[in-house]
Amino acid sequence: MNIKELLTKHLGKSISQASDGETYRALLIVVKELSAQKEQQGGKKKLYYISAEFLIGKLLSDNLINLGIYEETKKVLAQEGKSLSKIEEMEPEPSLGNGGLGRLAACFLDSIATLGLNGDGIGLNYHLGLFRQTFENTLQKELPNPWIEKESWLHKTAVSYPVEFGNFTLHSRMYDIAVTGYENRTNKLHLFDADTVDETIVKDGIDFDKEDVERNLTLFLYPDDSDEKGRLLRIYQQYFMVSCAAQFILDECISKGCTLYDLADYAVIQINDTHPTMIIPELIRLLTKRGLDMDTAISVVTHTCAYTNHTILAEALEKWPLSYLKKVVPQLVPIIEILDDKVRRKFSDESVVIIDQNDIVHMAHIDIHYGFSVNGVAALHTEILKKNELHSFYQIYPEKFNNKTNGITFRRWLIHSNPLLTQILDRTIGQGYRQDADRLESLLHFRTDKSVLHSLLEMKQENKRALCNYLERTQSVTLNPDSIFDMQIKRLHEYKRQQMHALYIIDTYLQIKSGKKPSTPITAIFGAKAAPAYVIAKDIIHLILCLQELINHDPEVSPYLKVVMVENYNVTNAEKLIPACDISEQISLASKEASGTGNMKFMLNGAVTLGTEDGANVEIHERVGDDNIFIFGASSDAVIRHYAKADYVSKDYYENDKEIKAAVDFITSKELLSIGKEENLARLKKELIGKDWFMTLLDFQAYKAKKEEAFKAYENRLAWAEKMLVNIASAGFFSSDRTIKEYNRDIWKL
Ligand code: 26Q
Repeated sequence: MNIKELLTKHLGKSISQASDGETYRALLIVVKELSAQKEQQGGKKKLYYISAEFLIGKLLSDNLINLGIYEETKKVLAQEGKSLSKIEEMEPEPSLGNGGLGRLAACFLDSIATLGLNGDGIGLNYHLGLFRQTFENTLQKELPNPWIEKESWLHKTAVSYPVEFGNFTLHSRMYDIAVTGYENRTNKLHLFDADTVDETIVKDGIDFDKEDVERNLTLFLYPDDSDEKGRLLRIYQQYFMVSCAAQFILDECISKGCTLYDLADYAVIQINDTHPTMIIPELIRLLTKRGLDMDTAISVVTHTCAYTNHTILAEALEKWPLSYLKKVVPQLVPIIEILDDKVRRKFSDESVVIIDQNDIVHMAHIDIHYGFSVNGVAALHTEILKKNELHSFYQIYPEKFNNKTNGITFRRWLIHSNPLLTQILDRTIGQGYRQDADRLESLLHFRTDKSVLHSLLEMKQENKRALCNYLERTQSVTLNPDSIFDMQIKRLHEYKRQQMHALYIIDTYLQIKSGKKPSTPITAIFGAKAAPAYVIAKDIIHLILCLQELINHDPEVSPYLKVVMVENYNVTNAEKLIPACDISEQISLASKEASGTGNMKFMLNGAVTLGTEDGANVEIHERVGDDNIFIFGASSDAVIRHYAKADYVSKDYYENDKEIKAAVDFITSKELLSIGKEENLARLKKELIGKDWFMTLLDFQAYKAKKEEAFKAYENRLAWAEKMLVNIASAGFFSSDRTIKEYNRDIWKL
């Protein structure tokens, strides 16, 4: 049966008579059936990618693309008077992740299936996701983001495991989502849940009783952990996830003939940051329960588990008081004590222990001692881990350390999100790049071809127009598609330095007020959620929203400068924003952004990076060359030296630089105070002058100078189009297919 017949059968009427909602649900069922037909047995060994986050985004169109029926479906719907993009809007976006780490896990699942590898994801089925962000009176407000409907991608299975906590037992329920590769096999994402969880306990925003674990366990991703109850809940969630994962993996392996002694021949477990680390002691516990002696169990698990580190920020490295573990997972405590004891017997260095003198458990240390691989996510990041953050471990286990530079799936971030660019590529270099992203390089043959360069400019212009329409419709903001679209979209964090971008906007505003106008109008576009308990991050959002209010309503300024903060930044609106971007802001303090993956999505879509030599920006720079990227700011070595010597004093920059002083002072100007709240604005200003932990003021002038250089370069349209072309042509390396091939070659060996 063709797609039209399948849809008509499920609808029980013609497509033209069905509503968009009905059509969406019929497509969902048809796609699920087609995906199921592509399930196959794998070889003996299987990958389990365990992660607290899978930021999968909407699935309909990407599944259609991977099943090879996107164009046909679009055509059939059009014939029936339906638009696929309208139908896409019927699908709710699951918000099962925060940002980079979760989206990376989703790109990886796509590439694993696309490469035909036997590998599943394992995580949690958060009913209300992260949170839905709204802006109220220039402040972020958090609301639940329910996404599970009666008809959804989730398939309820019969699989259930008991999970024992210190004070009670919960029974899990496994839900599966099919993950179909591009013209290849179907794997699975297994999301564990508990039938007892009850959404009605959520009151007033995202508040709920944090102690009612049976009913709250899988409500939200990372519930507020600013208090002890929140932190304990995180441990309940993590243990629930890994205990289910461990039982599931052992069951699957045993059914294939595994004796448990040879577990590493049947399973490789990739631990996505430290959130699933407890799977190590949990597996050891289960193996000893099933008859292995302790040393053998430890050795088997060590040969099965591999760890990926995504951050060097001290506050994000998980450390739990032993007392918390005693309360939530007492059965793991003796095992963790044995693991610590073995480390202490072998090494005298206090910096590598598992349980420190203050009875704090260092989760990453468990992964490094009791896993066989430790990888960073970009070349610079891995070098910093080896030289600085994890240096003592690198000295003990040099052979465990390796780099796997992140990547993105081109199915979602090019073919689906940017059909106009896809058409240009198909027409210019053929479709080979769809299977082998390195072939994008052949676009370089056209770098002086005016008709190709013009088509890239037209593509960008068209995408900018489409974004203007979308923002007009959804956020009632009117933007000028002939302005430069300058974007910073990512989680809100001080190290990413949205505040530096905001200071630049203030500086430009003051310049315009004093009569100096930019020759091409600029639209600064932000998208970011702040963690609910991260006070300064919320103050930065407040500042940006106040600037938006002030600037967009000032007739003297708004023809030259506009500011828009997109509400509820998520995968769906990223797919609309990125193809319309001219300048990609990747301005983290050097050494702090492990990799970044938005930077890769932007380059692939023909945006030019304005960034620091941080994370994967370094590798983008290497590939596009000095002429096709705008790099500024202190080097990671210089930054690391500043921290070591504690010699950065932001106040000196504030006092000695008139422009910086004027921009910082403007945060509490009468103009902004008439819009915003003194408490928030004054706190942010004080932070910048008195602390500025991420050295905003240090890099401000270099940022400003480089940005102005980029704006100037934008005016030479053909030269700019060539920069776009070189970026697109150089993006092949950043395909997650390449990343996954490397994981498989060096770590998984499937
Ligand atoms: C830890 C302890 C307590 C509460 C929360 C956390 C926590 C939660 C989420 C710590 C870290 C995260 C997420 C980290 C993350 O997304 N890291 C990003 O990973 C990307 C993929 O490798 C990189 O590209 C980014 O550079 C990195 O910031």
